[in-house]
Amino acid sequence: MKLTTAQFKTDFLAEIKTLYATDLSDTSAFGQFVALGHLLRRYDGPNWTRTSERYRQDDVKQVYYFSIEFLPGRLLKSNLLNLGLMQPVRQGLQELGLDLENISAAEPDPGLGNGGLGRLAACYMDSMASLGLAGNGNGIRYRYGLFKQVFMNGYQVELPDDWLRNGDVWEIRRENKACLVRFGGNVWMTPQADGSLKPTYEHTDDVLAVPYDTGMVGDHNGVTNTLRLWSAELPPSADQTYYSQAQRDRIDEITKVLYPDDSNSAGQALRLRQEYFFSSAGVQSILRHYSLRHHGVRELGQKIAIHINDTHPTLVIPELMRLLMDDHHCSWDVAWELTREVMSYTNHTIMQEALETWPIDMFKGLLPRLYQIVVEIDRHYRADKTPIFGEALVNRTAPLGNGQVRMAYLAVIGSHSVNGVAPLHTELLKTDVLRDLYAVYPERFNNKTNGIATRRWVQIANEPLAALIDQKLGTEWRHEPSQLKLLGAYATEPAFLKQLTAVKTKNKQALAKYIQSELGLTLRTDAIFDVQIKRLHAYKRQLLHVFEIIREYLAIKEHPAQVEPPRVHIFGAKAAPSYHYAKSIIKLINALADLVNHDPDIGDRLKVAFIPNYGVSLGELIIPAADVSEQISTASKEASGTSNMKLMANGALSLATRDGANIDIIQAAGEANEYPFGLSAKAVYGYYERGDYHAADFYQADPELKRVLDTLIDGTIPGVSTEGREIYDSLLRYNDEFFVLADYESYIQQQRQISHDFQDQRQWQQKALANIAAAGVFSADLAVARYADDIWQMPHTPLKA
Ligand code: GPQ
Repeated sequence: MKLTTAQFKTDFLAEIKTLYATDLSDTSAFGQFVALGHLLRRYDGPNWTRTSERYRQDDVKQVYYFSIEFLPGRLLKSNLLNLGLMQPVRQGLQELGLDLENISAAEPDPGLGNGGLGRLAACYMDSMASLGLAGNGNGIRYRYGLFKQVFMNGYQVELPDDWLRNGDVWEIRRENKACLVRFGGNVWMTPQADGSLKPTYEHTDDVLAVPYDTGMVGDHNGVTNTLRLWSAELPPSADQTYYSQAQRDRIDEITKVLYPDDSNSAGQALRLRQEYFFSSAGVQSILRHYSLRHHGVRELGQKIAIHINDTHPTLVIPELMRLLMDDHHCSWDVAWELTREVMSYTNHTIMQEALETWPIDMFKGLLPRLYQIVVEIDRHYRADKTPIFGEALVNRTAPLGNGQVRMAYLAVIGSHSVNGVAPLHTELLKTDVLRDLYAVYPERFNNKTNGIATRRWVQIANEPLAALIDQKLGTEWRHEPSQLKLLGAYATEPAFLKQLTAVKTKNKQALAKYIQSELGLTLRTDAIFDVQIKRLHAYKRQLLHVFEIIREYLAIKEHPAQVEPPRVHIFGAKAAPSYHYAKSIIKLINALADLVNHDPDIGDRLKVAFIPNYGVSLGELIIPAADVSEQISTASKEASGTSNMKLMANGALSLATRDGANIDIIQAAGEANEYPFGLSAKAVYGYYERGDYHAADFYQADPELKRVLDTLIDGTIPGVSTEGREIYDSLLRYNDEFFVLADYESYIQQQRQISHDFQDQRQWQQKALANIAAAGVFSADLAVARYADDIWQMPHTPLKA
């Protein structure tokens, strides 16, 4: 939209007056943020209304992306960027004596997700709007997001994330669109005159699902889509039904807090209630919207697509069946055909412990009608497939088995598409995790490699880099990230490479400033910034990174004369509160940081910064400052990874195992521009098959490794006697489940190579440039376009404003 600086200033001052009945000098940064938020909502309002009207009038197919997590990050700057208002607003604020950065920092960062899965959902929302695709998000409005992490004495302590305390400027509460979700009680089916069955419910616990909508603004295209998050409330009790405090609490708790566990199935009744709550509310609202405009349900498959982001929303399958049969009078067969046509499922992990299952007794008690439907799905599956695939395979893959409802199997059976998130991951789904179901439904399996929103991760997070790219390429790359490849032409232009270094240094200074103020740690910005940011998990192997730090520490102590470039090791990682081992590693990293950072022999040659409370906003600060991107999971375990793509796009070189999308990154940027190392997935599976991995052999064979490991238990690192022993034992007594010791040598070798290569800044920046230029391949716009083409069958010509 067009907006002059003068007009903006007038509007903004008026908004301040209306909201606060005072003038600018009397407002806080947060107050200014709220006013700006309101103003942007007003500017964008017509787009949002027009988009919905347009979709309705044109009767276009709509996709509903169901995800139990969304991590949108702060929306102020991304809305300004996408609306094309960054310049006049920044300028106008400046003329008023204000600073956009200051105001933006006052926006709470909604932590409605744990990590990669939730952030992916948010990147895809941004891309759907930017492609002009009729895409809707559907999730949970958690009252408390993922815990706020602080360190006390080096230990992780979890504090509540009260992100809604001062309200949310972006959301619209739509009470008139609320619906009832039923739990528990009894249900029985009564035959009707037309032969159908009608359910009667008694003693159910009813919960009111109230939607809160947030506009998802497209990139300069006049499109604003909707992210709908549901909140659980008391149902309107016309009959003055009395709710006890306990009943109120039970309703309240459904959307009170996000489960803080990443890649681990909780198995708790509350989680199952959360899952059904937003699945049911979402499907009800889709069908209500759909029925308003269509007579029959027969063309449902042409008009809507429902995407199941990991197994958490799988109950949309039996829920849609229920509504089609019980409310829309479909037969089983018709309902089943429509359901499969509509549904598609993305798997995000091969880790067994993350594959959700629910004890049948719990499921049946909580969701009696849905249970009947799952039993029926199970019965049909068995009847259809046993003659072809035999009883053994069918028993292994049916939705019900071992006393459990198996969500991933239900998701595959009830969808027309199942995708993994990187080529290796999809391959492992076919050959390992979902092998039997692949045999039954080979045509359903496909790959959709993850992508990232370069708008947020480059244009917003790294303005200096974006400006430099503009100088070379113009601004087209901002809307077509594939254009980034044109940067390759400047690899031999020394002046440009120097500018790249200058950009990196500037970003390192900004991060160093933050670390100085938060951790009291002074950093040299000519040091290698070696970054690992992701959830703390054994398979992600922060431990391997720790061993490199210990090795460097010992090397400097023992050979003070040997000079390598200074290093700063930067971590950001939350551990699930119940994940004991991961918390021990946090304590170890903090203890090591304490030791290293305060040792006068070490000085500024080596520093360790564990930045607490990692999340989207900290990512925006850390990623642009990184030289090295640590992507060091055990090969086969990381489904894709997405921080690998964000770091690459910001010119960090990957120190990476051949796992997940690292493989594709290494291929896209070229082997010579990354630092690959370690066992291949095939080698890892080889160890599993032969059962001949002996971690202790590596320990015995390599004196340096032995020396490093011994520091865990010999008092070198003060304050970790219990944690050090626990970790030491996990590697040597319990044989190192994630092959840390097997990969130690090749990892260290690449770290040495990095230290060597970094000293030639010209060559280093050439490699950084190769990474930036290749990053366009991993644009979320492209990923979403592939979903639209192959899975959702939706047109996505951008709508022009
Ligand atoms: N992922 Cl199953 C999560 O962040 N949370 C989860 O519960 C599961 C997966 C991640 C996965 O570990 C990464 O490799 C992916 O890049 C990411 O999902 C998005 O696909």
